[in-house]
Amino acid sequence: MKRFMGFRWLMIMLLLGGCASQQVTMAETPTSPQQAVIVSNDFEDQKTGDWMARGDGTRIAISDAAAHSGKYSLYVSNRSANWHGTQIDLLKKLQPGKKYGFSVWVYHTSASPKKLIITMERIYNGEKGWDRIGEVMVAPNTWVELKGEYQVKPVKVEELVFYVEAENSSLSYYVDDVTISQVK
Ligand SMILES: [Ca+2]
Repeated sequence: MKRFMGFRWLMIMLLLGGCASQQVTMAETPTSPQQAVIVSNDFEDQKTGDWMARGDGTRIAISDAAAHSGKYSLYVSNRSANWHGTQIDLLKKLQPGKKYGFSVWVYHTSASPKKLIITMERIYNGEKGWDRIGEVMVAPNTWVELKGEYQVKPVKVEELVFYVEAENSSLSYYVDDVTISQVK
């Protein structure tokens, strides 16, 4: 009888030990916080995706004539005003009060340096406006990063359209490696 009890205790101890080791294996390793990427476009799928032409007559197309990454970029041509370019609707992707980082690589083959600009067209509490996020002078035949940060106002937001424009109203240019991410 005593020997039987001893065996039973041994079984219970083994069972508890098994449970304890299982718990250790199941414990989750904490994950490091990551920047949330909202938009990421390298145009290697040869699709314009959510990008649209901005302004009457403006054309956008996938091109293999120049690329910052891979083989393809987005070519913006046939512009006739400085605000003409390419744009993306971010109303459903960005949140009021949150801050975002924007990075766009740009390129042109014009004879002299040209200024490229990124802007947010927005409507806050019924008021339309255009907020400049970043600008950069781009030398001919050189890929340059155009970047900046932008906080969406913590108000009623009815429009958020992000676009790439150029100071020169007839400049054609290439866009590649667009990244929009939430800033922590
Ligand atoms: Ca590319």
